[in-house]
Amino acid sequence: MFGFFKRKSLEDDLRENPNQPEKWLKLAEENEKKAPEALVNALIFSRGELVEQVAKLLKNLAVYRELEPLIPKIEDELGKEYASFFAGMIEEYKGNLQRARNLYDVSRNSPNGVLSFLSAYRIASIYEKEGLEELAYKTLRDLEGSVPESYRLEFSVKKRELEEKLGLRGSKLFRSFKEGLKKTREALGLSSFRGRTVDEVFFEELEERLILADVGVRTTMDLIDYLRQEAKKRKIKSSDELLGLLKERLREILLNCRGELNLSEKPSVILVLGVNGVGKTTTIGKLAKQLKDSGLSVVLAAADTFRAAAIEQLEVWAERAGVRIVKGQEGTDPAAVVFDAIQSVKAKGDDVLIVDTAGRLHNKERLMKEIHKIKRVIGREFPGQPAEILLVLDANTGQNAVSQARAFKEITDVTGIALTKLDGTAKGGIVVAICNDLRVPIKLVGIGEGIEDLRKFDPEEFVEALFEGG
Ligand SMILES: Nc1nc2c(ncn2[C@@H]2O[C@H](COP(=O)(O)OP(=O)(O)O)[C@@H](O)[C@H]2O)c(=O)[nH]1
Ligand SMILES: [Mg+2]
Repeated sequence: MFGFFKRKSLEDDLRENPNQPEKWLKLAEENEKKAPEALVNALIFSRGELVEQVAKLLKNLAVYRELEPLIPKIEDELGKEYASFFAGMIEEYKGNLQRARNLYDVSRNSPNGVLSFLSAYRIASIYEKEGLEELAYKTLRDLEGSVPESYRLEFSVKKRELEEKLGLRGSKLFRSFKEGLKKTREALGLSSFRGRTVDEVFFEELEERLILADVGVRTTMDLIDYLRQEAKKRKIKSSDELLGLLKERLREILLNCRGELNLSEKPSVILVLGVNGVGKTTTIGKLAKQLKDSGLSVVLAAADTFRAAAIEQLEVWAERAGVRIVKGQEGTDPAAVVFDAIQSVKAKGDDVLIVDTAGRLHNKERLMKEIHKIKRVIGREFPGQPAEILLVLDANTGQNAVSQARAFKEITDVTGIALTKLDGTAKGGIVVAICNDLRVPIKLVGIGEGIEDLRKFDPEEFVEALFEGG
């Protein structure tokens, strides 16, 4: 009705009034070309208050190279501690660990406690990468009193890992599912529902908890309705019995979503989709390594050609996994890169081709065209492929992940979901919502940034982890 009042765009808004740090963050999320400048503005206009959020987004978007020329600006506005920290992140990304460590040593002296913590935490992580576990551990120990709330879990997991490596604890080298789901388990707090009478308050509280853990409104309603019915039907008075039923029900729901990657043809093509920062490239890297270790020859196609850094990042993973990569220049037509990759697979007779893509969902029309074009090229050269269209979702985004999945399902058939970053999120209940609402198999879950941190989704294990200790 008011069509003539064109909604002011975020950029126009910021041009008029740049002093809106949170909005700069938002712009960085929405527009990857503008991201470096927007991140710096978020930092500057918040006078450094948003350093943690900016660092996190920088890591998600991996726009390190584009940020580099802006370091002097950070220094002019906020001083050398802030500039050194971000310069350190850039050097760390490039693999210059020693140089990064020196830069973090400077930012560590910042009067901003968060910046100082982040710097020291990065230093510990570099020590660990360098194999200096004892130093890493000592650095963490010194930080114990100053861990910001949002880092508590990550911090304790890291500390524990180091304790295991140093033999200070029983050995268990990889992060278990159980550990990864700790925050979700706490959000659910199912143990506090034990030994209670089953009454209205009980149902209401349980409902609230499920929603808090991002199980989703609809799915929660279904679950609670089911429990109410059963309680009535079977005259259940003890909450323990009811929790048993809840566990059963969750297991049933999740078993419907179990699925494995379909790699039966030679070659099999896996097309990987998802919005920026959800973990596509990382997941591809981990998957490539696992497939290679199981004896398959794997090729990666760098069809996220939007930014040079995205191509570079996939190259780093290809190297780590020890697989071949086919790439083009920044800005090349993604379908052309895929075509080249296919020719390479044909020539060498590889088993699996994994295609990385850019996921700019805010330009849906264009994204749809791009995906369809890539699919056409694949289908023409390898009939019946891609066998897998894998949608990557970030568990941290909670219900937003469900909306993303809906949007992608409108664009194309999705054959499976890879749910990343289940480690350290309190929103792990999203697994249940994804499963119940979308009915797409969850084929992989990411529980860390390391090359080994990708697992098949095991519903039994997942449910056990949610109820553990409760
Ligand atoms: N903690 C954690 N971080 C992850 C996981 N998967 C990816 N990441 C991180 O998420 C960020 C974005 O990943 P990236 O693969 O570049 O996302 P893309 O834009 O979808 O390709 C990087 O910093 C990754 O290290 C995971 O399972 N757990
Ligand atoms: Mg990527």
